[in-house]
Amino acid sequence: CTGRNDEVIKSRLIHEARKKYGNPAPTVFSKIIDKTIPADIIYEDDKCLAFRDVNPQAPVHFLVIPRTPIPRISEVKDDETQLLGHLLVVAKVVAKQEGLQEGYRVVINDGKHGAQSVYHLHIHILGGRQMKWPPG
Ligand code: D5M
Repeated sequence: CTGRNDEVIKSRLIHEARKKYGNPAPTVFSKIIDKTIPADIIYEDDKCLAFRDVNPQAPVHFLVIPRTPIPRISEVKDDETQLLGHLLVVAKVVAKQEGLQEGYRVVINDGKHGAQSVYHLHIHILGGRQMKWPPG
């Protein structure tokens, strides 16, 4: 019975989180979260997921996404400090797990000028080669 209650609470929290962002249209990342499409998931907890980018731009390229469907960093609510901090700590933990001891690049693309293509907030972590600056 506890399991069933947990599910009810979880779906209520997801509903509230979606409402907070104006019930955004589901994206391909929603399907990865609810496991209706496959992804190479390398980390997951109750707040976020990390999985390999399908179109890698470096030998190691993974994304960290919140379960909450926040469309983009410029729309994040001011009370999400803890969640945003958590995503960065997870990025660091998984980067270490992936052997990126020589360093890596952390990127968030926002909107048109930021070349964002999937409107579910995600942090790119790229490593395993020398990066250049400035980015294109
Ligand atoms: O980057 C969106 C990124 O998401 C881009 O690098 C491809 C990646 N992507 C898109 N679909 C998938 C699936 N299904 N699995 C894994 N990775 C995916 P942006 O910052 O929005 O330009």
